[in-house]
Amino acid sequence: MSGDSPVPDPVDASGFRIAIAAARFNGALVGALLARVMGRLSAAGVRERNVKVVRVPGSNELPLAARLLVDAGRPDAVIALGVIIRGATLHFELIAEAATRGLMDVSLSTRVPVINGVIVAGNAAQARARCSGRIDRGAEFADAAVSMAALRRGLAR
Ligand code: DLZ
Repeated sequence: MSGDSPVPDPVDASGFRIAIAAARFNGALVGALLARVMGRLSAAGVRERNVKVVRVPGSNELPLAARLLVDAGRPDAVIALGVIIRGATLHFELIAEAATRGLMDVSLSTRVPVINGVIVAGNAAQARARCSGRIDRGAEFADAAVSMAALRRGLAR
C-alpha cells in the first residue's frame, strides 16, 4: 500500500499523555521507528515526561500491552510499534492480522485512540525504508496520535 502522507493538524499537544508499546522483535528497526516517533511527538509539543514507553516480545503482544497501558494510565493516545517482515511461512500474516484486529478492538472498546504503528513489509529493505529511510512512518504515527487525541478531547467537552 502506498499513498500521500497525511498533513498533520495544527494542535497544541503540550498537555497530552502518550503511551507507547514497542516490540523487541526486529528490535533495531523498531528502535529506529521509536526514535522518529519520539522526535515528532517532541516537535508537536508533547513533553518527554508525559510519554511512557513499554517493551513487549513481539507484535503479537501489542494489543494486550495497549490495553494494559490504557487501564494503567488513561493516556490520550497509545502508539503500538512493531515490524513484521514476510518470512518463509504464513506466520507473519497471522501475526499481522492478529495485531491489527487486536489494536482496533482495544481502541473501540476503551475509546482511547490506539495507533497501529506496525510496519508489515515484504522484505528487510522495505522495512528499513519505512523505519529509518525516506518514508517516515514514525512521524505519521506520532501525527495520528496527536490528531486523534485532540479529536477525542475536543468531542469530550
Ligand atoms: C514469532 C514471530 C515471527 C515469526 N515474526 C515476527 C515478526 O516479524 N515481527 C514481530 O513483531 N514478531 C514476530 N514474531 C514474534 C511474535 O510477535 C510473538 O512475540 C511470539 O509469537 C510470542 O507470542
